[in-house]
Amino acid sequence: MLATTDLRGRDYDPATVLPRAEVDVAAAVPKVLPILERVRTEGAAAVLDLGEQFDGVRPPSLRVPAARIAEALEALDPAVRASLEESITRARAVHAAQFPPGSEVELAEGAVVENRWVPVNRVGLYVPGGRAVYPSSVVMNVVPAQAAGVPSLAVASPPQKDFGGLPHPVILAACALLGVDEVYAAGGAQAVAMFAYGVADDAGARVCAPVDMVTGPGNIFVAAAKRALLGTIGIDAEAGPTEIAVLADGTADARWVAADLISQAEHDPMAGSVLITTSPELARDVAAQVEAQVPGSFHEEQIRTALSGPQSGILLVDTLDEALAVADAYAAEHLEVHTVDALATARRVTNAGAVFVGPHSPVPLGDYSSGSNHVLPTGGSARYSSGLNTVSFLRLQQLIRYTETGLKELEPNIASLATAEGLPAHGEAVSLRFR
Ligand code: HSO
Ligand code: ZN
Repeated sequence: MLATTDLRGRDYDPATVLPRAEVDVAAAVPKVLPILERVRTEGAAAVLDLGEQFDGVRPPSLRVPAARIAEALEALDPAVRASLEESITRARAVHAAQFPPGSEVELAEGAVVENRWVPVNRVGLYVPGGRAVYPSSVVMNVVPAQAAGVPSLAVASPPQKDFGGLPHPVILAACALLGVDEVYAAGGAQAVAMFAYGVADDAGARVCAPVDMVTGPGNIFVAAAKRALLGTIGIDAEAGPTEIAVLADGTADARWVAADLISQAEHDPMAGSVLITTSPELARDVAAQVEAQVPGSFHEEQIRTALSGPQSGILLVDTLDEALAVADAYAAEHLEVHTVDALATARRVTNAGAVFVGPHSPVPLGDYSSGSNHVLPTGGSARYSSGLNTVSFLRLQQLIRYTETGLKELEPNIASLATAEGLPAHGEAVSLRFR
């Protein structure tokens, strides 16, 4: 199912050899606008009505009561609990280390500029609840926000028919483990609107206060709502179908590489799984391993669709340099490197959301437990953006601290630039202080 393209000895453009699945978020924006408007004008009642309409169940209350969150933690499978705790501990260590130091630069006497990192005040984290129920994504969104020191943090996740209109219990339990007690049974575009505008009940009592920023993956309607509300709120990057690229030479283990390619195809029929290799033997063996491993797998149909799609395949190239050029042009969300000196190769990669180095750092390790973040740039956006991290929830604020002496020294400079720009009031605001 994984087709091989032999590029050896051929002239090709590294930027176009790997097609991508396309998702038309713009087309979904007009569909969500009436939902956003309803939530803005009708508040909590609209969010509950829309939950009933789209999720097939009316939540007993929009805000999940603390007792329900505590119960979910009590009912959590102890092995899952221990695993989540380990993921949280490792992620906290990595994300704490991302907090950048502030700085103070003294440019002259009485002339100081301070760079200071300030957390966003209030954040809403969206956690999907449809086809994908990912408690690991709760960890990946909450941990960096907490590491940044965000003082107020709320989670929204769709009401589930099977759980009496509450969000999925493992999602609630993950919130409990992370110390998040503000959780809403809301999904889709209405959840994003609830966060952006804040909502009150019919008596006018506030149910959810507006947030400054919304992060978290979701379906196309969630993405469209985030796009439409950008400006009212800040957002993280739009998450497209997941992608894995493996850059490998003849030393790679075909069985392991195939398993890693299959693992991400399990997410989505539009997922992209790509092998870029210099070894014809590995190309042949990985294709054979895929045929051997996929039959009977839990998500077989989905995996087959993803691996057979134009967004997946094996590319055979002549040299490691070429393989690197293709990988850089593709800018995968996840890039695994299986080569002789994997670390040296990995350090040459510039475009990738995250780089998984060597045979014992597979993508599922990063999805769950490594301590790194799994919310990563898809669709080639790794060319210009990072995965979710502590800085995503921080703002760099500058404190300009000049004294009379410091300002006086620059008076002529400001005056000449103000004149050059035809803005004399700018110059005057400085000069009058010294008259
Ligand atoms: N690979 C997904 C994240 C995930 N995997 C969640 C399992 N659960 C996108 O990076
Ligand atoms: Zn995954």
